[in-house]
Amino acid sequence: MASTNQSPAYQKAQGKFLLALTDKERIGALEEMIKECPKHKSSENMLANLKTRYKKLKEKVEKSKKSGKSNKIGIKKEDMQAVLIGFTNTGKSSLLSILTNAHPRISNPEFTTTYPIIGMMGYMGTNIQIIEIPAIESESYDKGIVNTADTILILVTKLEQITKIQEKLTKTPGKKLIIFSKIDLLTENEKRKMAATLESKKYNFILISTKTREGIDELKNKIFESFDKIRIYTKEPGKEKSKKPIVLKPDSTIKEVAEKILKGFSNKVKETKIWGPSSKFSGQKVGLNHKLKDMDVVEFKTK
Ligand SMILES: Nc1nc2c(ncn2[C@@H]2O[C@H](COP(=O)(O)OP(=O)(O)OP(=O)(O)O)[C@@H](O)[C@H]2O)c(=O)[nH]1
Ligand SMILES: [Mg+2]
Repeated sequence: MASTNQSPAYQKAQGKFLLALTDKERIGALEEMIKECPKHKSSENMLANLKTRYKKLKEKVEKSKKSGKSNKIGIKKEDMQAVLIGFTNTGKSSLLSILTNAHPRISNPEFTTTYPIIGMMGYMGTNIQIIEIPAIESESYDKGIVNTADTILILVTKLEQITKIQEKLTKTPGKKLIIFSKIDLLTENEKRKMAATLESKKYNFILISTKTREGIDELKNKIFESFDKIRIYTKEPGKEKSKKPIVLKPDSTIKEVAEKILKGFSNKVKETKIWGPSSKFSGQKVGLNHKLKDMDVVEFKTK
């Protein structure tokens, strides 16, 4: 798009296009450029070019609107669901790709992610659903999913982003965890200062880098802890305990474990034994109202 011999109106529109932050702004600027583009033979190619760009952008926006919608309906909420939010380019997709099985596009240009992306994070036998939401300052940001999630992972790379994001979350009930990323770009001293500042503000926070993987294991622990859940393994007499735990609220009882396995199952249970933190001794016999602790193993003998 050479701008030689173009009218000031065209050049102004082109300036808008180059500075546009969103596709919507780009489309607006392109409309103006097409309008202001000279309509004589020598600029035929240029006009055709502009129109192609315009058409492609329109299609892209329509597509992301559609997939955005189908995603809203299509996301099945798991027992533990966290959303990953933040300004553009803070590294949300990079983090999603190392925590989960998702393969989002990671790229330096802003606003790469235009619809929610779902990933699954395995954590000690449990599945945690993590959803990347398009950047908080973009039109595709989805408040609906953020308001129903159990945990909000707030990814930032600058301190001032935290208050700006929190202003948007005043009515959001989920637990909040501040993830300060790209700390590979900070010196040890800067890191210490940042941690001290976040500490003094009493944030639940963690410093990470997706480049060096610093803080990632601790982040996984913190994500699991944020759900306030306990993991219970089950077993049949004479067999190994289950590979995958059942995930329940703290203080859940034996009855709730049985019912989670199979509705009406608690009526069929003849005897229950437990191993682990809530037992007085290994293999203690307990009743249906016994309260469980994280990492307990429950053995059911049926009638
Ligand atoms: N130095 C450094 N760069 C990072 C880190 N994490 C991500 N990046 C880079 O930051 C840029 C943006 O990363 P993305 O993961 O696409 O960011 P995003 O928040 O998903 O961005 P949008 O979806 O476009 O809003 C990429 O160039 C990444 O390589 C990090 O921990 N350290
Ligand atoms: Mg992204």
